[in-house]
Amino acid sequence: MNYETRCPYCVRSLPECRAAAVCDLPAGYEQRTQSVPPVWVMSAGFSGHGKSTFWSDMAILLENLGEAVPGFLSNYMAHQPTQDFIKAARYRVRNHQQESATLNTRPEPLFFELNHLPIKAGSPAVTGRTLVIFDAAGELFTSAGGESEKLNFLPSVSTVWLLVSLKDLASGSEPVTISELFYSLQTTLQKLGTESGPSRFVVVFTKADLLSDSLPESVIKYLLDDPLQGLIRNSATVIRGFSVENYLKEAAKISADLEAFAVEQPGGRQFVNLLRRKGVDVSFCAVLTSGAPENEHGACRVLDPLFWTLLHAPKTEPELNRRFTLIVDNHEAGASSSLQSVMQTFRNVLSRRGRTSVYTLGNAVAGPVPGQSPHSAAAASCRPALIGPILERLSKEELVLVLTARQILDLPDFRNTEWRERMLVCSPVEFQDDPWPQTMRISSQQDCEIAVSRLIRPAVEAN
Ligand SMILES: Nc1nc2c(ncn2[C@@H]2O[C@H](COP(=O)(O)OP(=O)(O)OP(=O)(O)O)[C@@H](O)[C@H]2O)c(=O)[nH]1
Ligand SMILES: [Mg+2]
Ligand SMILES: [Zn+2]
Repeated sequence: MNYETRCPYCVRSLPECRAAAVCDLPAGYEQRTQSVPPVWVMSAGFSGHGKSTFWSDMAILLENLGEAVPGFLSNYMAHQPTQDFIKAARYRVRNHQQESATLNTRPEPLFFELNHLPIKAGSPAVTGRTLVIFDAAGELFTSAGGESEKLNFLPSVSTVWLLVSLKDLASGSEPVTISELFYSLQTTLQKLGTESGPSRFVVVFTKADLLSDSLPESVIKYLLDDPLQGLIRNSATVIRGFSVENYLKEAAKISADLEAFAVEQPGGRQFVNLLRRKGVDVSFCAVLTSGAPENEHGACRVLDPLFWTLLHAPKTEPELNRRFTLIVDNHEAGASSSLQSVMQTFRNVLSRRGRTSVYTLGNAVAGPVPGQSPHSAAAASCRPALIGPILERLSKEELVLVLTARQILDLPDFRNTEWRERMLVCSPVEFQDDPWPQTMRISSQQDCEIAVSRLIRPAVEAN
């Protein structure tokens, strides 16, 4: 299940969002994310635990990562808030300034297109990911879900990074434990009307400099050995053959050490049990950022949470292997002029999102592209509107979109078959009696995108 292809602002499908034309997405976002699929990450953590400092360090490291890892390229996309964020991060790091508290509003998504990742990104066709980040204000995690609407994107986020400064937990005026962060997320999800939530958590212990007397020895050594720490000042040695998979082999041992460490913290055992019981994927990291006073090391292991996330990011093969069948009714009674005009649009939209074959209703052989020569096509097919002969030839993996302006005689025969979920009937006219369960009225070209999203959605949810 991958909801991250939605709009990170309004959380609607991208075609629906585009039709409404209110969200400030990066230019070309919908198109770019076809080849550089999005992965959404939200940071959760109490106020002052170092979330924003961490994100801004990470942004600088990504900007400079190409120095250490030849070929890697990060691009901010044409999105003003992301560009403003980067400028502020550069300024803060250069001038050793502190981050200011994040505003208690709905977090603005920020976009980083990561190209030529040194990781097997799920499919040979995918060599990059669009990282969409939400840096939420700490207050949103102490109000026990009271402001859940500001986190309305949370049910669509696959990965949450729980950033915890153990020193700040211990010294806060109100006694809170790590478990409370988890409960707060659960409450927010419930208020948003969902039980399911992120399937991956990365627990990040921030401000490692303040934990030097309690962190396991192995973790301290690991932090200080970070080959990428100099990137925050853009001084790096080139690492030939860098691979995220290899990098994370060492990080996996550290994750296990940190899990054991977490269990020993106040409320820690319960926290780990809660995460484990949820059956989600959990990794543990520790970081030291440029927010630490007199930090002469740089940013240590700040990219580890990202590497864990990318390694486990939803695979994209099913999407690329998706197969569509477009069945077009060319009969004179069915081939209204508005149908002819949307036919080609449908074909284009489908082809962008999967392999597409086209059939003419009443003709069980995949045909020449209908719509390219409408006159001959219309004349050729004066056959009864039967869909059975076509459906029988299709594999059950196909998603079928039918474009017609008349009732299809044998459609009711397929009501209780698997086609119920996999076939959408689109028509410029309203069918009065007993329409197919998935029927959509098409009145403009824009409806094509919405229809295709709707066709894909139930199949994705069933998986
Ligand atoms: N000692 C130390 N301090 C840090 C470190 N990272 C961040 N800080 C400091 O922690 C303070 C809070 O950092 P922020 O990044 O603003 O915290 P936040 O979690 O975004 O807080 P909210 O936006 O209020 O939710 C700042 O003064 C940082 O300089 C670190 O690695 N070590
Ligand atoms: Mg902040
Ligand atoms: Zn939107």
